[in-house]
Amino acid sequence: MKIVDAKLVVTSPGRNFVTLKLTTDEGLTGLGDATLNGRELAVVSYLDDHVLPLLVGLDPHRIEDTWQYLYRGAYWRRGPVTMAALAAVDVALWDIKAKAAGLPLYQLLGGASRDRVRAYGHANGAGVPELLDSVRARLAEGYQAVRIQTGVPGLKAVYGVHTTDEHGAAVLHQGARPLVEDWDTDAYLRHVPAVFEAVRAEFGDELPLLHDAHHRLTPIQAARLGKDLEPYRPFWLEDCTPAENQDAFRLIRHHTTTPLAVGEVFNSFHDYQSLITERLIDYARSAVTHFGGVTPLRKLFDFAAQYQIKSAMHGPEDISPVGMAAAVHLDLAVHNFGIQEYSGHSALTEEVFRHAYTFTDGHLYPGEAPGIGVELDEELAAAHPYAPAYLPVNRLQDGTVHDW
Ligand code: GCO
Ligand code: MG
Repeated sequence: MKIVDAKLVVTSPGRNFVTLKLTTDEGLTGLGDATLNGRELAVVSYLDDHVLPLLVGLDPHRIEDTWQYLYRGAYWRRGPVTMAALAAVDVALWDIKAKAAGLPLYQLLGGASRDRVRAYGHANGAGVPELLDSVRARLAEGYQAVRIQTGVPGLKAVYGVHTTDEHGAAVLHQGARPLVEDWDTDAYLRHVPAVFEAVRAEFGDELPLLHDAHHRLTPIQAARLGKDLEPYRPFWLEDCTPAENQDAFRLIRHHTTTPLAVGEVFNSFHDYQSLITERLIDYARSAVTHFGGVTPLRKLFDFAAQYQIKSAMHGPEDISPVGMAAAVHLDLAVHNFGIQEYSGHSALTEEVFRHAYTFTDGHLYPGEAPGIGVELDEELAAAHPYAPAYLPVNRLQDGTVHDW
């Protein structure tokens, strides 16, 4: 079998998605997600100008070799643009291989290690009453684990709150410049324990509660928050400090037993190395789409398993249904699955990308369609062209740019 065509579909059914479609001489097609939220066209150019011309004529069955050829052969390694591009190629090749075998992808990854994949959803509220309503809405949708985020008294716009719709899904600002959010770490640190207390008082002790600090804290502030949340037994504290500096986690780990999750912005094994070998985290958050595909992420999770660290793939709406499908197959297959983030997609997105995976009673199921199980409606995709959009930026109250 040979690849005879490689092309990209860029569409915006409410938000931008970049999808690679490979076609073989036997008429099989494979899809891969290359969406890098807010920087989509950089990946389009990387693929169109530098990668797709190399794929035509290759044997699609040679997934490992193609991955190494594109990773090592480029000389310039890693980085979000490169690894999102590689991920799209890798997933499209797995899709073709599984279709050729007539099997759902998870069967090629060793088969199911469990019956279903537990997902967590997002609950957000400007204040505690709105947050409690949002948790109720997620529970009504079937979720059995919920991430909780609120506004902070005195701040106008805070991560995960003002840019979300009634389903908890992030609404991206489409326009020429990013929105600006504001931030005050002391106010946040005072507020969050009270939020957990209120949610526990309302929903009891059993509901797994997650929280995302979105890289905004110093290590000692993160240690403080981890300690303050211990009485409420969070499922995890996510991205508590920027993790480019892996050393920071030693200090945090030393001070708190709150489980730690990190890695949604990582794109290679090397970003994790001491976090794993020193057991500084509990959950590895990378998504197939941003980590170079199923091939390297499977290796990472298998390595992490030796240290009792679990998978917990990033799964917001900016991972397309193609990336989400690949994730659910991998979730089902790896032994050390922890949890999967899942916010769902807009009705229009679900029409553009028809998928075999389903969400019921808080769990995802990959379905039995051969491959990853996603069909792309190219006509509908073309009717919703790319629209420039930015993630927000974050400033302290004196105007200083802060981590987002
Ligand atoms: C999460 C993330 C998202 C990101 C977004 C950026 O845990 O779901 O932090 O909310 O901000 O995916 O593109
Ligand atoms: Mg996050």
